[in-house]
Amino acid sequence: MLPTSLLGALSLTTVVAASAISPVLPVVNNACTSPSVRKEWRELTDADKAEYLRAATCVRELPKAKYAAIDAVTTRMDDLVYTHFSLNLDIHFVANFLPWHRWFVQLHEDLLRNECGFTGAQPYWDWSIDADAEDVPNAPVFDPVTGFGGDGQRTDSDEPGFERCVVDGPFANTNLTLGMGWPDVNEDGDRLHCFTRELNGGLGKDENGNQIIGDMQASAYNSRVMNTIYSFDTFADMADMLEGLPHAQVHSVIFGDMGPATSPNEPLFFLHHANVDRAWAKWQGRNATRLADYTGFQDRSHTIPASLNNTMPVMELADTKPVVKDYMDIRAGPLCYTYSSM
Ligand SMILES: [Cu+2]
Repeated sequence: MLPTSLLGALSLTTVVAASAISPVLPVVNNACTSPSVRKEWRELTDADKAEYLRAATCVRELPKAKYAAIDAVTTRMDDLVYTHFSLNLDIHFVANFLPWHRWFVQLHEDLLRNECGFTGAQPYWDWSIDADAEDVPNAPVFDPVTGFGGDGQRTDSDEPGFERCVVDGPFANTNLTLGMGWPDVNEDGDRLHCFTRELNGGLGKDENGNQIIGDMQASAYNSRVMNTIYSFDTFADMADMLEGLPHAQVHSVIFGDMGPATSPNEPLFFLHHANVDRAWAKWQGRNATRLADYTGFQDRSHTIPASLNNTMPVMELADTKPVVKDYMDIRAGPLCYTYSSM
């Protein structure tokens, strides 16, 4: 992390030296002087949306760069899917859930920039807006033209993994088969399947075998729930409810590829997790105490207390293990972004 901030500080010094006529720049503690602004999906112009969708599709068509020994990993996105899948028990319902996913969303954004020429910032999906309107099934993110496509539909196929597919939007390309996840979500082997969703309200199926969608459990992730989360005083309490309620419910009401531990297969994963990250950042504010508040346990059996100096597991996805303390502040260290609404 030091090299990045050092580099930024050096170039800032160079700029100041080169423009002797300009007034003295404000002194800052790190190089994040102009953070990129992550916007809500509906704040983007149609051109911004198209650019994100282009890059998000691109990364699913590039060949893998990691995991040479794992045949099921074929695309650049599979590198991320396999990492998230394999680390499932080490990054969910443990203290590092929020910093790990903050790191992961940033890694994906960097990948879009560096390997797919993406010029924007990672957008987020504030599902509480759609939940408050009790209209989640019609959320703009599901738009077939300016969004990520809609619910999966039954196909004519009786081949496992191809019976239900997303049929519209930029990810419905039939060439875009996914290597991990359905039809057997516990296997990381060669599980080719089409990209799928199964919107549901957790209410079971109707007499025709279709999911009852209802309000998609909007009361689990509306602004009332978010305000309760913001009212907690400690990181552990805030993080537990954020992960366990709105985070988990949004995964399960979209289901399909959003359901299992291979959920980065669903492109909305990154907009969803950007919003979860935004909730944490909003709770933190610019409050020094909260920016350093990291408690809870490293393990699911709650025996090893968590600390800011903990490293986070990455398998082959990165060369060095990120340290939690470097991922506490979205405007310091390796991170330099903010959200349009905090
Ligand atoms: Cu996750």
